[in-house]
This record gives sequence, C-alpha cells and structure tokens, in this order.
Amino acid sequence: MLKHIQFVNFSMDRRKLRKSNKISLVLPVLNEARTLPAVLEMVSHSDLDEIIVSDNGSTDNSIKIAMKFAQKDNRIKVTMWSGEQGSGAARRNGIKHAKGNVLVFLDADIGGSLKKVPEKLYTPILGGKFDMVMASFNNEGRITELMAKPLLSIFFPKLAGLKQPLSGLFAIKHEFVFPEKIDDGNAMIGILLDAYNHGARIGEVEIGQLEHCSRDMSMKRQRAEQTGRYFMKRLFEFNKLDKGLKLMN
Ligand SMILES: Nc1nc2c(ncn2[C@@H]2O[C@H](COP(=O)(O)OP(=O)(O)OP(=O)(O)O)[C@@H](O)[C@H]2O)c(=O)[nH]1
Ligand SMILES: [Mg+2]
Repeated sequence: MLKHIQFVNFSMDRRKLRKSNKISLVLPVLNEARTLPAVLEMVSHSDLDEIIVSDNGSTDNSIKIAMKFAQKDNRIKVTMWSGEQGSGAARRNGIKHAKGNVLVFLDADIGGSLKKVPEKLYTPILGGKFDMVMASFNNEGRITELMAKPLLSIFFPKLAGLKQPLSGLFAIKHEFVFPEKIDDGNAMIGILLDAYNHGARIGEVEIGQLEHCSRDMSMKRQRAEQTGRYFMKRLFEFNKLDKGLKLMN
C-alpha cells in the first residue's frame, strides 16, 4: 500500500500524460503575508492549470498579495468567502472551484526554499500507480509523532509508515476527495482516511526541508483535539472501533 517514491523527471510519455490531465492547486490562506509571496512565486513556476487561493478573512496583506499575483498570471484565482473557519473549510471551498481531475494541496506557510513541489506530488499520480501522494519531509510535529502515528498504527497499520500523515501538502485524484466530508478544522486525518477507505493507493515523496514554524501550546492543543475528534468520527463510520479496541488488549 505504502511506497516511498522518488521524483521522476518528465519523459516524452509523461509529457503526453500531463497534457491529458488537468491539474488544480488549492492553497488555503489565512494571514500568511510573510510567506505567501514565496509560495505563489514557486507555484507560478510550476506546471499547473489553475491555482486557487482560498481565503476566508485574512486581516493582513494576504489578499492584496494574491490579487497582485493574479493580475500577472491568469491561472491564479482568488476566492474569498465568509462562513466556517478553519483550513478544512478553506480546502473545501477551494475544491468547489477546482476543475482539475488531479488536485494538489499546499499550505501557504511553507516558505520559498522548496522547488517544484507540485510536480513532485502529482507526477506519481500521472504515472498511474498512485491515487494520493503525500509529501514527506523531516520536521517532527508533536501532534504527528505523539498522536496521529500511534493511533494509525493501532487502527490503520498500513498507514502507520507514512512520515507526515497530517501534512497539508499532497496530490490526489479528484474522485478520491469527498468535499462534503471534509471537516472544518485540521482536516487532514479525515481526508487521508476517507481516501484510504475508498481504496486509494497512497504513496509519499520526499520534497525537502520545510521552514520551521512553531505554534503556541494552546493552538497545538486545539489542533490535537480536532485531529482526535475527526479520527474517532471515522472509526465509528468505518465500524473500526470494536476491532481496534480488541487489538489494543
Ligand atoms: N482560508 C483559511 N485558511 C486557513 C485557515 N486556517 C488555516 N489556514 C491556512 O491553511 C494552511 C494550513 O494551516 P496551518 O495553520 O499552517 O496548519 P498546519 O500546517 O497543520 O499547522 P502548523 O504545523 O502549526 O503550521 C495555511 O496555509 C493557513 O494559512 C482558515 O481558517 N481559513
Ligand atoms: Mg503550517
């Protein structure tokens, strides 16, 4: 199920495959004026059909920055709405506008030192062997290491080897994303489990080193709680709770 895959350069065949696919990038943004220019610069050099910036209430210059990039590059669309808060809600809103058969998701706080991240994530999907490709990188997040990985190894052991199961950096075939199920908050665990439950072939690919960004403990606790809640929701839905509890004994 889980394979480490390396970025492969485009061959002639790959170029043909790229043409027969439409690729949309969805970028949720909330107050990321510091890092957004570098991320938009990087993705505007990527081979993407559309770039959807999904903002719901930034109070810094994020929207102004995104609009400026959109004037120079007609693939960039800025969608704004008011309503549910959270990166999951922002992803859901972005997907509504996405026309691609392959979707790439990035976060706007990853900094600009990484190169060609969209290509690294979507290329293995074009190759036909994967339906979802997660980014792999070396940063060790506390919620990832101390919560997501232990829970995955108890209930979904085939996913336990994923290096970054909560990463918001991934590519996925549109048909394996279920917007109506995407939770408002820290939705990654649900997006991953819903795809897995529908039989998605999941891989991961090295993308390099992310800029470190550390949040305060109360923010971390809120995110951990959301991850726990969304995880448990899936256990009930997939009838996994009884089986998992037996495994724990
Ligand atoms: N539109 C919108 N975007 C959001 C919201 N919350 C977060 N985002 C964006 O979603 C992406 C991921 O959010 P982060 O806060 O970085 O979440 P994270 O990467 O899981 O957590 P950290 O490890 O603390 O960075 C970033 O690009 C944020 O700007 C929100 O309420 N609305
Ligand atoms: Mg982040």
